[in-house]
Amino acid sequence: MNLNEVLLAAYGKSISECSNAEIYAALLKETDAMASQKCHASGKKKLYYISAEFLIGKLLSNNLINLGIYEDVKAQLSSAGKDLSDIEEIEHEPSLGNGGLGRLAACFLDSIATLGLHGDGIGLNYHFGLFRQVLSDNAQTTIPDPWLNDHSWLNRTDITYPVRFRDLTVTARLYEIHVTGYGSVTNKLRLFDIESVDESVVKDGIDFDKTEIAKNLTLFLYPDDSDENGRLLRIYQQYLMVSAGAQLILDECTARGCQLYDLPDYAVIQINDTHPTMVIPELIRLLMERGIPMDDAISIVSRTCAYTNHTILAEALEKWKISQLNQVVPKLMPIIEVLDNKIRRKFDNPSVYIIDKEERVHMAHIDIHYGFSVNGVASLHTEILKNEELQHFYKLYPEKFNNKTNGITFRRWLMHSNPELSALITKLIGDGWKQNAGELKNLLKFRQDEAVLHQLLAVKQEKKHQLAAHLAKTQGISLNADSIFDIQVKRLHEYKRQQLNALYVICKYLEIKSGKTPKTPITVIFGAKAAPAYTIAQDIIHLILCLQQLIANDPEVNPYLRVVMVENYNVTLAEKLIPACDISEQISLASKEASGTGNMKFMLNGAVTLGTEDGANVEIHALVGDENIYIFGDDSDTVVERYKNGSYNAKQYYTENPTLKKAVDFIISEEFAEIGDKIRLTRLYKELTTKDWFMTFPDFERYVEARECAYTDYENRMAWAEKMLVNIAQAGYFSSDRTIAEYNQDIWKL
Ligand code: 26Q
Repeated sequence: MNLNEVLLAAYGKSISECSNAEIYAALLKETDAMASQKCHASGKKKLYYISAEFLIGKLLSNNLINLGIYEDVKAQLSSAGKDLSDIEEIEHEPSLGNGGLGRLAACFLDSIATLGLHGDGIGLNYHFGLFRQVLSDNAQTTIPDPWLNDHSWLNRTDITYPVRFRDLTVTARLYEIHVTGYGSVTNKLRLFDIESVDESVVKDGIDFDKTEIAKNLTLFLYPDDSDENGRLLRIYQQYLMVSAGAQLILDECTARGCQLYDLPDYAVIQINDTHPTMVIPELIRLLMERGIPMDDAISIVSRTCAYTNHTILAEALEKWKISQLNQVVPKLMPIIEVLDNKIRRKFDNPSVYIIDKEERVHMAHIDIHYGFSVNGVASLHTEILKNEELQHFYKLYPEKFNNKTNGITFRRWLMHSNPELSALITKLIGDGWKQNAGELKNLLKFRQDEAVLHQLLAVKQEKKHQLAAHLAKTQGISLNADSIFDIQVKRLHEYKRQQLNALYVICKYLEIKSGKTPKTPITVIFGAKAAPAYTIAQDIIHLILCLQQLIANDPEVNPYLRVVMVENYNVTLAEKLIPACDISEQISLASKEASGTGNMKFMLNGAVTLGTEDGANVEIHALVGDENIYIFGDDSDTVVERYKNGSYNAKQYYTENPTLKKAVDFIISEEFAEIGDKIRLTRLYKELTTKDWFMTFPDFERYVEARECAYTDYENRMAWAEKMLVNIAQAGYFSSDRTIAEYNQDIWKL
């Protein structure tokens, strides 16, 4: 691309005469055109990856990298005195996702295109995304996060479909974003929207009238479902996505010459968690509408759909009441009843029924009975599904169950977010790792090479400085780049145990107050959004923010310890935080984190994991060995057993461990009450001391020990750098190219 020519044609100006916004707009247009002109994958069979979330992040640099023109464009800009990173800042990140599930979908689209596979994503075009988080008065507030403006990667199409609810019919219009791979192929992310959406119905913060469906349907991802109208709205959204999606799939397959009976040869639909589950009854309905007898339709659909499970938390497994489904999508209920009856006739075990005796429809049960594949997202997770959570189903269909350990795209999470480390790696082992991530293992031969280890530390230091500069500029936060960066960034949830991290901070604070100071200062960084209606999560954010304030204002402590909660944690921030991290906090209660993917991104960027034997941490541990990870706490068998026998008693740990008790009591101390909100802090204190459902107390002591051990080891810079190097070298397994190759080989067969 000759940027000067592009800008001359667009504005009659040279690079240096254009504003950053003008350059961004022109680059977007040109890049998008180049992406769309690349070859589009083809073939008889096509994958449709349906997901409520696609957390794609900013696209400019990613697309430049995948088109192979990143360095060239950067150089052209820089010789005209412009910095590509300033241009990137113009782009507004779409917040079309919440966390790992959505980011995984985005990494998968990148790898699907990179491997040249024939497959698109299908989802919804939320105008205001999840929400934008604002931190003020030591609390999270939420405002809309509009991301659509004049210059967007989203292209409108002429394709529309009617979607019929009980009380209204809407017209779904298809929009598309080009997903260009690192190679020759471009696929698409296809997002449905409706024309009648009215952004002005959003009033205070993110509040709006939840009953005005035609106006609010595609405003937000996961609208508050703490009331009935909110829950109904979620069903409306899900049905919009799957009904429009199913019509698109049938149209495209027919256009490729598919006879409806051959649908499984033309399409495979990967259902990302249960949010798109209604695609199964909807497809059956559409096939019947086109003249196929019901039993045949069921058989066709069952051979087309595959389900990925991302959670073992019972409360996250969706169940809709029959009455709710009847209110929104009455045409699906008779089909779901037939699906349930068939199961009842076949199996004499109520735990596998689709409809339970409280008249609730278990969405995951539809997927498992009427899909041909069920996969978990890390090996421990899949084992737990088979042996615990879904054991009754596993006994019925052992052949359906399979594991697909998650992965991440190295284009975004190394080449883009850490060009310095990418360059060092390439200098050491050549650039074959960009196509074949397994080649990172060749780094192992440098594990004793002090010159290399020094360079690795220098890169880390550079990334810490860059992060400090960015947070100073954008959030008014000042970081000491010579401190240890200890980072926990992920959705806020009790099972992820940000509260455990906070309890450690309290301990450290008290220790410093008592005169024992750490050798190297510590910066504890948090980033997390919490569902607005999730009270305890809000309380945990409050605790963290109060600690941040307390410590920042205490001159006795702040030279040694800082707590920082970044505002509105998102993909763009992750790209800056992860490369700067020394210690990666992956401290979920064993058995609860299905996989985690942040853990992989940190490892790839040379952070060392402090974590439990949970999710993909187990696989990271096996790859790097005991020496290069800090593992602590009860394992999943112990935890599962403790839940089963109901023997856990938080109070007992609290009374018997004085260090723990001191930290927990601090939450309701008078000193802390001066900063904090008494109601929030007392509620959190009570929750911990009487319930502690995610068992932070039993792991507390071993967590503190492991963390201290990591901080001590950090002092030996060469030994630490070796740990960093081993982590990077062993990260190749977690390339989403590997994951997608496995999906294709075992499930999709494209
Ligand atoms: C369900 C019912 C009602 C309301 C909301 C939901 C809901 C919303 C979002 C349930 C789940 C989600 C998101 C889940 C998620 O992000 N899961 C993560 O998926 C990653 C990719 O597989 C894993 O790495 C993480 O371990 C898992 O937590």
